Amino acid sequence: MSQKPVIYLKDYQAPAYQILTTDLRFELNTEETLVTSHLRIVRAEGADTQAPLQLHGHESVELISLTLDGQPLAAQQWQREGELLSLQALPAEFELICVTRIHPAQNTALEGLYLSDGIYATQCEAEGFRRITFFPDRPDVMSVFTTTLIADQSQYPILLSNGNPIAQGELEGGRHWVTWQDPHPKPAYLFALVAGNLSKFEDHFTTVSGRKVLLQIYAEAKDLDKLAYAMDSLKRAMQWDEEVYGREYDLDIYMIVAVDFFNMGAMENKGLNIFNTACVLAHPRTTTDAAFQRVESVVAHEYFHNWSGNRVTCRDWFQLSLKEGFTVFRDQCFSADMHSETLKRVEEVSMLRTAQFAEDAGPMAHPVRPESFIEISNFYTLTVYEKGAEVVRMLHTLLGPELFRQGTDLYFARHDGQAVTTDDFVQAMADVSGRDLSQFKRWYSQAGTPRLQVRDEYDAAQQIYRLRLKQSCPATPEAAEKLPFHMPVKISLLDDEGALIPGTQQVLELTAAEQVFEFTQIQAQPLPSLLQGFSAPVKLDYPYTDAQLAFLSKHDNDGFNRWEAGQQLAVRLLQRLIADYQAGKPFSLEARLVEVWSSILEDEQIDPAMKSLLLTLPSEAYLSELAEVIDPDAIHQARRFLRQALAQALEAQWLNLWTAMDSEAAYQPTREEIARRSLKNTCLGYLMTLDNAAYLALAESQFNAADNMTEQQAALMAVAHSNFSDSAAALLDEFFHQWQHESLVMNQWLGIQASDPKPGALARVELLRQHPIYDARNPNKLRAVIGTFCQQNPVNFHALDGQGYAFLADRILELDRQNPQIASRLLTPLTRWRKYDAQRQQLMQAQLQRILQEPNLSGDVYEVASKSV
Ligand code: 0A1
Ligand code: ZN
Repeated sequence: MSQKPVIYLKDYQAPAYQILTTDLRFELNTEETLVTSHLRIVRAEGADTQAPLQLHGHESVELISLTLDGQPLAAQQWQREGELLSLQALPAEFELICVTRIHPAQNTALEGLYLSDGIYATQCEAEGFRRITFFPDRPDVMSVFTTTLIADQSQYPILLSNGNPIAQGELEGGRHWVTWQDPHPKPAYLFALVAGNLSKFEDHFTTVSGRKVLLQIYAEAKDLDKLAYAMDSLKRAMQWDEEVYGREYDLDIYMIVAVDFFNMGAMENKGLNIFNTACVLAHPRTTTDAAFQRVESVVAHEYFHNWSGNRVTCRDWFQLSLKEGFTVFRDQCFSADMHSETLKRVEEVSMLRTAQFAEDAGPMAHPVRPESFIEISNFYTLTVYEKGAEVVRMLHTLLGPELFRQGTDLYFARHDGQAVTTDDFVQAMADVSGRDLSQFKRWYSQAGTPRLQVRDEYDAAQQIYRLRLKQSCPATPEAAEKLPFHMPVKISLLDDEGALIPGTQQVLELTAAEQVFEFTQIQAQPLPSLLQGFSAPVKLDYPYTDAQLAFLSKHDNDGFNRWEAGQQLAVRLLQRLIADYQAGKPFSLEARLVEVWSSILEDEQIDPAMKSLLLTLPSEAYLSELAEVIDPDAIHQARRFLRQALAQALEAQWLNLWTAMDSEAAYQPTREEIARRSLKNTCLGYLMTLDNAAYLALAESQFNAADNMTEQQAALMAVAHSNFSDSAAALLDEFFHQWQHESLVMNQWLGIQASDPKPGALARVELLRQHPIYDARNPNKLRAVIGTFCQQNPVNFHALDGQGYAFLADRILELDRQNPQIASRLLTPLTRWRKYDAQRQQLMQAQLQRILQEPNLSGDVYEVASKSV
């Protein structure tokens, strides 16, 4: 059982006190850190004069003293219970000084103040500040922070916090100090400090109004050559936010620090972002193109938070998507502008449809604005982030770009400096457009992925075409019955040549459970292209024939839907193969897909990046999400067969295209070159399924010739996952020796091995855990080995002996004491037991029960496990 209570949105109460200023002093010593906080506090207007002041403090924080207006606090005036410290009988305005002792070196949870490889760093979102000192640790309490850091000068030459440095000096005994002040009031979750021996990369950005901002990125000296791309991304993001949203940066300095130990991707602390090294370091030799793009988007995401999150923040944690959904939408649009809109959309939708849809169909399903939680860390989810971004995108689609921009301008102007709700965001959109968005708000309050059924009829005599749209939404834990959503459905009608019938591209607004839309003067039966650009996060059902899908894959006027048509065709074929496997029938290849794939391979009009995507089969994860009952073996074998069969049927074309995409030119991170490498790697992947020594040689030559990680890693993966076991071992070894001193590259090396679908993966994973480069305290290493094995190696993880499940439960129980956030995240695969056969269900449930029997389970793991059994 967990000690932590359930928190409900409906119980929200405004704080009774506000903290005007927060002065913090940190004495960083090897064994412990002393924190002195000096708060100027006022009772909120209208609050009860008897109201207690509630401060939060984690059990690991030792309270040394409390002083109110210069007097030690009397024993009867305060009470500490659980995480709450309540102060009674308070004046309307007072000063509180609080001294605490904490132990960063023992902090393995990586929340609050901790040491990452000798560097002090903080992570305060969502509720980490209470692990530093006693404070109203809630986002609607905003204060002006001044922070003084004191530490040994030689070990910690760099001392950073939010805002601007205002004073510094030296002390006896080789110590020094720096004081920082952040003029913008902020909630405690945006507080940050860093102390360490770091190197920096500097640049400047001049804002639209002509202010010169100093930009600094800090990392360990050995990584100094990997910071240029993040810096360039930051400058592009700053400019984009001025141009697209009219948002200018508001301090004289913007800092990013890279740390190796970090629970998530990065954190938007005011003026002092802290990043997982994986999301900031980039160099062609060590970083793949995909990772470069991730760096760009995460740097932009954290920068965009300066307005959508920091200047305007969340009233409470139920409103998390207010900042996250909106900021993800902003970073998605930024990346689309930097690269290709269609490619970006395909990536976003693929992720949403595999992982978010699965979450929305599982026991942890929750609305974009949840109603309750035990541990807020469990709600940094794909639903809050990615579905939240889809909700903002729908507002953009419904209002159009101009009104949407007016809406965000109004939102920022109206709420600057405030802590607000998703209702406030939608209200700004309603006010600028004059539209009633009350029904639209159901996207925030109802969980589950809606189904959209479309049927049509054509009346040749009247030349009328009708589309009948019907929506429904399955039950989820918070509600069995769902009310209809306000859904933008973007469509076009195509004639039999594939041309757009003039005037038919439009956004249909579905608001009822069922609605008919009529199109007049349609001269012949059209073919509808539905849900263009994936205009709403739903599951579409329309009875296309295979031939129609093949046609749309060539002619659809929407790039996303062209890709989608090819995918749906492949999905159908794969589903037939899965059924064949289950029925014990031999596999056979249908001609239709070969024709479609062949014409894509030959089509010189398609840009290489799109071609690579079009030729990639739906993932095992997506096929699993679509399955009624997931059969990991059947899915794996069917997909493997189809890949191999397509490789064989089109062997010469794959090889020709690989050759055409091969180039002697030196690495460049340009859009064209990224596309070329992507297509080249796709071709190599197909060829390597053929178990042909000639292609092994080709892969090895690609590995050896590569001057960049994108091509080297793809070659390694193709060989490592092939049946050439000696070559696989040799190449993995060579790669290890080449890159053993690059921690992020080693994560890839671990991940490639953990995801190898060949039998015996669990034993290999056990060996990886013993490897000297493995570190069970580092979240990136845990994700690379345990996360990858359990989520990207389904045939092995779901082996019927149940050992994969037992392995995961062992790791969760171990990790829960060390880092509950990571333990809870890794648990996800076990929570999906309902989607499997009876035998696997039983095995998975048994492991969940075993976890729940642990006496001192964290709230994090308890919440997920107990909601899942
Ligand atoms: N706000 C960050 C994500 C984040 C959340 C929690 C963290 O620690 C528990 C760390 C980062 C973002 O959206 O980037
Ligand atoms: Zn964010």
